[in-house]
Amino acid sequence: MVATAKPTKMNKFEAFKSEKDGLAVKDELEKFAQLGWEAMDETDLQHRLKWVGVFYRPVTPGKFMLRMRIPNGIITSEQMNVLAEVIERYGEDGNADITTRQNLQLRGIRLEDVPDIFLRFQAVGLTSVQSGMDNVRNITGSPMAGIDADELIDTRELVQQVQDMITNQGQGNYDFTNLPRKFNIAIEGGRDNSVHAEINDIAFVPAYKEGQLGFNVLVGGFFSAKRCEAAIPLNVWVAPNQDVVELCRAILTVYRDHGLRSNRQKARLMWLIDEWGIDKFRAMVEAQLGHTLDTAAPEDALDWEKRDHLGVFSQKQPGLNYVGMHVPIGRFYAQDMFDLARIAEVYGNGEIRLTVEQNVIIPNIPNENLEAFLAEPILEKFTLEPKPLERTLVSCTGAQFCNFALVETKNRALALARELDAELELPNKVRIHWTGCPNSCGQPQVADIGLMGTKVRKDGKTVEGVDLYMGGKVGKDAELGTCVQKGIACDDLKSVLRDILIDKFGAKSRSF
Ligand code: SRM
Ligand code: SF4
Repeated sequence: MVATAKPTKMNKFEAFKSEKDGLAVKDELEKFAQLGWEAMDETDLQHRLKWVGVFYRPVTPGKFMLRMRIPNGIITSEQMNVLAEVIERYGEDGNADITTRQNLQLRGIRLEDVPDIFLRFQAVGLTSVQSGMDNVRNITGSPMAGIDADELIDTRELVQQVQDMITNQGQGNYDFTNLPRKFNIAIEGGRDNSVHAEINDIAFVPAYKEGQLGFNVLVGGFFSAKRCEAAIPLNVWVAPNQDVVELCRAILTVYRDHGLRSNRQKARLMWLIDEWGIDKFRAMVEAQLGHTLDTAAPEDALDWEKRDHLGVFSQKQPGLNYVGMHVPIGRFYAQDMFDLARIAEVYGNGEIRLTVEQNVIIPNIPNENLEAFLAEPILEKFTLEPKPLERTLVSCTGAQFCNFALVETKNRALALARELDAELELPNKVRIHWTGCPNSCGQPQVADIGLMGTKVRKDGKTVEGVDLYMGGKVGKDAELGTCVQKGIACDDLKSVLRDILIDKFGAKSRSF
């Protein structure tokens, strides 16, 4: 392929994208499979494969991660079985994590198997396309969509339509494969801001305008190592129909064509909004759309605190229930996924839902099936009533698989939560989020207590530690937490957390 002339200020990512679009690797997977990953071009291996969701992991060379797209976090038992079969063949290397974007990532994948895996995905309507690098990530929506009696807008179809527009029905869409940076979209339909709307580049939040339900639109929310910002109002209201899809298309086009590309640390959408101001940004979006937009309704309709959906709940459909199950630190093994697919089919309608808290929901269980459902052995592992700290725990991948990580997260987070749950009694939920480095994939800024991996000096040695965040508020009136203490060695963390839980969250020691 002919290299285009490179402007002097082009960073290395822009340079390789202009040489060959990342999506081009989609047509080379057979070749890579035969060649073997060791012989591949470095940029194809480490970067471009992410355009089809395949992530080379320097921590586990040869064992790749595969990031799916699960729009609105909804997956069928048939699809879940296919994903379970994919990881089953990798024995101990095979597992899957529920992500903080209501999505699944598979591990242990061998490159030579990817062409076959993709054929199997296609057969059941799954795709992993455009799920990494400078693409739009999994689109989140309320995990209760269509089953919550109190919901305002059912987001399922809209989320699917936006994904189809961006990915060309999952086949890949060159229109949106060279954005200046990653991009997040969330469409909330419930009253409790279940998706953390405020931390997305575009968020649709239910709002009434002259009695009609639609969405207010927020833009520019993001976390990065350098800067974290909550999304700000675009001062626009849209009806819950094709207008949502077209607005996403217009914003993405404006961002693609005008977003800042020279410095990768300043390339997320908010940096462009800063440069232009929100009025010019809106005017550019309207010019792209070819018409003006409605101004926003004064107040959005979010009026509930956030729910975690763990337990048994009646649906809006009489006689049907959904059951929210806790998945410790979001980790599945193949057998878990087969079991979930089976119980979803036997007792429900085969549907399985994922949450941004890294848990799972089985909906559409008739009253008469509930008793037998609740007696299934998998509910001993994925319980409905976990201990309080374990219940709300969220963690990013961390050092086990992620080369950016400064600390091990998931296993440490779980062990610590279990120890503290055994020692303390808590009057209320305390949401603890772990993230292994300042990239903030585990969203420490939305937590009551956020822990961000760092390195600290202790007794003359460099050891794993965390910076402590507090004050994150979710649901209506969401606010981002901030760093309140830096550099706590992980060895000292238990006593620090114990004190905070007692002093600030009313915990009582069980030994008293
Ligand atoms: Fe993330 C990069 C994992 C949600 C901000 N994130 C990465 C990479 C791909 C780095 C890498 O190549 O190793 C991590 C893959 C590790 C692995 O092997 O799993 C990674 N991010 C994750 C996941 C799996 C964390 C989890 O355990 O749930 C989440 C996958 C979501 C998905 O399904 O697509 C994940 N990442 C997030 C979020 C949270 C969110 O979207 O609500 C954020 C903060 C919000 C945001 O993006 O504005 C986030 N990830 C980042 C960043 C910083 C972005 C920036 O603008 O600087 C990076 C680094 C980058 O892109 O350069 C990053
Ligand atoms: Fe990896 Fe850091 Fe993201 Fe955790 S926060 S998954 S350590 S990039």
